[in-house]
This record gives sequence, C-alpha cells and structure tokens, in this order.
Amino acid sequence: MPWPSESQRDTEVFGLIDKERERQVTGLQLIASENFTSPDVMEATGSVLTNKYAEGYPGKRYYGGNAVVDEIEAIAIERIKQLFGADHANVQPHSGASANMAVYLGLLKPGDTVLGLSLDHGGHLTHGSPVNASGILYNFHSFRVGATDERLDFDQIRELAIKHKPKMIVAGTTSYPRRLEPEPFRAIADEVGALMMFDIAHIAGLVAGGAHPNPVPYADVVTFTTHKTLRGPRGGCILTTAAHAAAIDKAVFPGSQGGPLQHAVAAKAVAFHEALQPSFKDYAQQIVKNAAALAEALSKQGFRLVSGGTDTHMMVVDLQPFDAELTGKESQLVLDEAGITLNKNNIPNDPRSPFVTSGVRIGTPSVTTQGMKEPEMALIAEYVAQTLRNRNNPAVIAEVRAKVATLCAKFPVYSKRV
Ligand code: DSN
Repeated sequence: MPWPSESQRDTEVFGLIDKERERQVTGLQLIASENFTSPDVMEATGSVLTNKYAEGYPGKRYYGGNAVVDEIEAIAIERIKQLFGADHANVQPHSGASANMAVYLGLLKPGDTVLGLSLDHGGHLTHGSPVNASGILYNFHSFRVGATDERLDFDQIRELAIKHKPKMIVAGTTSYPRRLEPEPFRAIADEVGALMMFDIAHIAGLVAGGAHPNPVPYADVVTFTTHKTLRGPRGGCILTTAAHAAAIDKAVFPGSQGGPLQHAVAAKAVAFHEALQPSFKDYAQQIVKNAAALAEALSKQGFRLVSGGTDTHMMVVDLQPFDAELTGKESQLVLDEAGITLNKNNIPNDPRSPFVTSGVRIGTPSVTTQGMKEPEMALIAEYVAQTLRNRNNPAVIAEVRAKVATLCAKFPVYSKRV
C-alpha cells in the first residue's frame, strides 16, 4: 500500500510546522538551552535512517542490515572522542535525562548516596530532584550556591561530601552562569573516594569550542545533550574513561533503552563534524562575548544579574530591583508577545514558586548562530526593558514586536527552506 496521496497530505500539521518556523525566525530566541541546527543536521534528522532498527552497538547488533548504520555510529563515536579527548563515547542516549539515568544505573545501586546541585540553585531535575527518578531511586543530597556571591561554594560541597560520603558527585548545571572548574570537584571526589560525573549539557559547545574548561580529563563520566550550545540534533551523549566503558554501554542498552534513534545518531555525527571545524571556536567565543555584552546592557537597564554577571552563554536575571511586582511568569508572557522568547527561572533563594519566579534565564547561543554580535545585544536589552516597563501598554509591545522583526530580518537563520 502506498502512503496517502498528495491531496490527503496532513496540511494541518505541516501548516503548524510552517507557523513554528515563522515564529522561530521572526522573533528573538533567547532560551539558553536552544539553538538553530544547520540544514545538514536537519537533513540527517529527517533521513531514511528513521526507518532502521539497530539494537546493540557497531559490529554487534540484534538485527540485520546494519552495515551502513554501523559505519555512521562508529564515525559519530570517533568524532566526539576526538572533540573532547575522551577514551570512550556512547552516542545513543535519546536525551540528557536518559544519559544521566543510564550513568546512575551503570555505576550506582539503588539507594546509593549522591551529591548534586539543588535544582532551585541551578541544578537539574536529574540531579536528585525528589520528583525525578534520580531522587526517587538514589539518596541525593544537594549543595547550594553561596548566599552572598551566588557561586558554587567548594567548602560547602567538601563538608557535605565528608558528611555524607557519596558514591558519586554530580557536577553540572542548567541555570548557573559561571564557569565550572573541574579541578575542585575532582579533588573533593578523590578525598572522599567518590566517582565524579560532570553534566555539561549546557556548555558542551563552549567546551568543544575552547570557551570553557574541558572536564573530560578530570571526570569519570561526562554527560551532555547535543542540541544546546553544541548545535546538534536533540539527543544525549556519554563520555567515559575506559574503566567505565562497558558498564555505561550496558546501562544504555539493554539497561535503559531499546532501539537507538539512528537518524539522530547520524545527525549527531554531522554536528560533531561541524564542531570540529575551526569556525566553531569563533562561534563558541562569540556566544560568550555576546552573553557578557547582554548582561552588561541589562544591568544598565536596571536589572540585577545573579552572581553579578556571566562567564558562559547564559545569565539569570533578578527582576526584583527592576520592578518588585514583576514576576518571571509575567515577563515570559509579555516578552513572548513582543517576539522575545525566554523562560522564567527561579533566582537563588527565590521567595516565589518555580511556576511564578522572580527571575528569567537568558542565553545567546541562537542569536549568535544568526550572526548577531555585541551591538545587537545592546538592542536586545533595550527591547526587553522597554517591553517590561510598558507591560500594560499593548501599543508599546506592538512597537517592540515590529523592531524585533526588523532586527531578525537582518540576520536570517536559514537561507534555504528547512
Ligand atoms: N530543559 C533544559 C534546560 O532548559 O536547561 C534542561 O533539561
């Protein structure tokens, strides 16, 4: 039987995809965990590889017909090992959360003690949140950022490690704007005999581009997503030392996943190729320069930056000094109307709930992919402030929406239809 004819095409969903493309390219995409993949990455994602089942690993599959898929997966593995200087790579995790859960499954026993950064201080759900399987299955204890400088406090982490004797220390963040030095984590892990896992989901592209220290030489395991600063398809990846390679592979398949998404694996390989090009270094550096420029411009507009600024691709903005009544929730909604997309985010010790929040998180990976630089960051800060100051004035919001569309038109994302 053939597929439905052209006249029966699902115009409803394809119409919505067109609408979403329009939204993405006519507005400012400032969600710190998003990016624009290249047309090549998208082509691989939408390829015939979506048809193939390939449980197992290159050279050891449970189905036939995997000669080509084996080559593709082997290329992805070699490229990511080269990019980060890793002993071993598993490119099959469907997401960052799947990657993290596979690491816990492979290296811990249920009930084992783990130390990680609290979600409301910039950690991740899979770093032991009580509502996540990590917090349900393992005995997580959380560290928090310092009360005054809002930075990681290694004295506190060391004290907690000595007190709780964790089997593993999880380093890594989703809304922490500062550099994550791997050495102090390694020193504490060694002191208490813990494994060290580094979740670099947010900063993988910065690490690959030399704009952030590489934790691979220090950590037992490094996990990340491929779709954030690394600019690949949605998905996850695990790098390990040779000592943990077999345990991690077994924990991904058959431990926690079935058939790998080989279209995503191929798209990862393409993204890794792109990240190996010299131009990716310029991209990573410019993301950081743009974030610094945006943070400075926002602070001139009266916002407070959590920890005083940023060393990475992102910043967390405390809205309270700008307007004590303004919440992250309302900011996200009204900025969306102005074509500026970001997400509400708790600030450390936030008096408001995660559904309301007193802050927003802003990132520069997408606008940097578009080619925007420091002068555009000053404009973005102006548009954000203008919208929020006039949040009850639809005419001003419409005016900003038009200015945002004009700015985005000067930096077209895709020159060919994707
Ligand atoms: N959703 C990701 C983020 O926005 O940081 C974390 O999983």
